[in-house]
Amino acid sequence: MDTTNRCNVIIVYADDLGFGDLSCYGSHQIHTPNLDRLCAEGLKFTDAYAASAVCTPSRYSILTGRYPFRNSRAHILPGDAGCIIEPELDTMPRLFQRAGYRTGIVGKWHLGLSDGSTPIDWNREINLTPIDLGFDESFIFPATADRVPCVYVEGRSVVNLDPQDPISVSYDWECPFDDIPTYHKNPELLKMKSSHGHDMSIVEGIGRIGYMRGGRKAIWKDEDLAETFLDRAIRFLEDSHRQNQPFFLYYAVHQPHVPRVPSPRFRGATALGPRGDVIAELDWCVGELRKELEKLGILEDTMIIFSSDNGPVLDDGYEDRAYELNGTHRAAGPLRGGKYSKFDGGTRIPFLVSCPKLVHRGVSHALIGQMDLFASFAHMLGMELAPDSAVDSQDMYAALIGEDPVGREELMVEDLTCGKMLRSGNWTYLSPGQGAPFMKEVRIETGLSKDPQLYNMDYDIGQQTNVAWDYESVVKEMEERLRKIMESDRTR
Ligand code: NG6
Ligand code: CA
Repeated sequence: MDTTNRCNVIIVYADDLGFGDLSCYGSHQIHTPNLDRLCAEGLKFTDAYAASAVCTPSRYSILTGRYPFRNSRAHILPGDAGCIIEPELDTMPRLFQRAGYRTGIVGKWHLGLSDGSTPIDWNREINLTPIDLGFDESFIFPATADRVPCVYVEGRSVVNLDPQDPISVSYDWECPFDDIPTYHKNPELLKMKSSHGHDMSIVEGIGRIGYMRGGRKAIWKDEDLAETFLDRAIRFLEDSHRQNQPFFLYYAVHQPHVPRVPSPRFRGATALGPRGDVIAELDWCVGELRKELEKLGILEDTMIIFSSDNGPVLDDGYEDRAYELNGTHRAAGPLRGGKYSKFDGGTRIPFLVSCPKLVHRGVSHALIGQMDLFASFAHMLGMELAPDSAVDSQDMYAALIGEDPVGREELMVEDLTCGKMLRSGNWTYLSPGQGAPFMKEVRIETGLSKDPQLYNMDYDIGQQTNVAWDYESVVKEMEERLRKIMESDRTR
């Protein structure tokens, strides 16, 4: 087998980072020198998409190479959900394992834990975690930083468990524990107020989704999350290097998702308040990772992919002044909408690829989906995929390394409501959907309309002029293509 194209792979997967949030994607307010450097050393994609405008479905898709609609449970999950990736399904880390790589996950999971047959007992070993899905090493938090339990899980177990102080978790509407601090009962404990939701347990002075009792020694410190994950990521690189093994690391950082609590040295790093500051912190983490690769002498042999699971949101439920301090910053860049949205702001995201020995430098307008990484890596590794593996992933290896400027012919993505958008050439087609055109709490346009919408992305990147009535045949064709993609379910 030709091994010259084999390199280590790191995916840095940000959470809710928008198309316009990095200086290399046009931000003048947030400076991201480390990501800009990665950009200068590699390829910057302008037309790359996450599979969904929210987290769980996008993460499902990047790791399985399947459209989220193939899994009826691929929606934003509570922190006590069972794992939605079936243990027999092929996954991207499994592909790397088969190729002889050491595989690791560090960071946010949000795909559920345990086989779901019984409620999770957080005080025992969990029977289905990332280590059952292809990861040799796993250091994660279960869902999001705003959901309980606020603990790290390593392998199968919560880190720092104390049998004297067992952990209980509940997502019931009513709090089942009368001896824990809650948002409405104990407002004096809050160091950050919620703007909507996040009013159940108070953990570390912050209102969260869900109720949690016990586990005091296991509870994370929000200001330490970034460094804890970074340390683990670096440890994984060092161990792999020491063992002389090629590696695949999925480093799913939690920034800039709410609650936004940077470590003290990034407080005030930008004029934008916590949202800007945690992006600066994220940029630093990437810089540290790069330094480590340099130190180990493997920068040349490592492909770093940087992207985000969905588009940006300013106020996602906490009073952290993201709106007030935003100034002229445009988190979604020129795109319309944001997180949750069917407009491009929901799913079109930063996507940087660098690997000095393989990837050309520059800008690529190739159309590519995150789910394509799976088949593209199979190509890079010289591995065959079984017919039922990564069924929606297309081999975009040539685009990924900058040798094919076109990429996919078409790509489907979805919004919060699972409404579909199809990108094909310069067209985006938003299928008609039920629901409000505007989400008041987060102040984002949903893109929902009872009418079909068609936008020409060449002239109208901001999706301002719906030309569906002028191009009825294009609308018909794209509607038909969507139907075909959705029906392909039956044949798999
Ligand atoms: C929403 C939360 C939001 C965020 C989102 C998931 C409220 C009011 N809003 O329900 O804060 O957690 O879910 O984000 O609770 S994601 O990036 O993980 O998809
Ligand atoms: Ca997200």
